[in-house]
Amino acid sequence: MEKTFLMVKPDGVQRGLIGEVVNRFEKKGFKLSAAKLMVISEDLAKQHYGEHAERPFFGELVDFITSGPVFAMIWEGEDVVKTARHMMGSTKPSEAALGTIRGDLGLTVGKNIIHGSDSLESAGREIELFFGSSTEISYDKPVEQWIY
Ligand code: DAT
Ligand code: MG
Repeated sequence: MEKTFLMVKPDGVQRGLIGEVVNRFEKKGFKLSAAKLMVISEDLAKQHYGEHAERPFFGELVDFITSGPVFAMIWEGEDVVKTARHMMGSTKPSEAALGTIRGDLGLTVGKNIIHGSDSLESAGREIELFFGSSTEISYDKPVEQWIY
């Protein structure tokens, strides 16, 4: 089954939105296969956001993502990469549709609550970066017969 990497950013953790975010993906029918509360090192932040290294906001982005605990997760399910991006909403909360996480819960592009892999390739890379091969859990969820 397809997997993606999702992360509640430091603003979401501080605002008590871990449960709200997890709840949305659980209710949608996706399966959680790993999760951890962690503080991102500067090195990991720079690797994770490497594609943005030349952007003017890169320093601010690295400072923000390392400023407090994040809640890192692996979720699985059919088309989870694309569907999770839809559920997150556009990067800028002012452009994110109501009903999406950023559209409902955020106000600024910097503090937009959640990260989600933008492609299958990024998902593989980010899962490896944050979880390596160790902590993922495989288990049956019989309710999936009513989802798939
Ligand atoms: P996304 O998080 O939707 O994948 P992205 O990969 O383009 O968006 O950018 C990563 C993060 O960087 C984004 O969640 C918030 C921050 N960011 C993006 N564009 C920005 C900008 N113009 N000013 C400040 N921060 C920005
Ligand atoms: Mg991105």
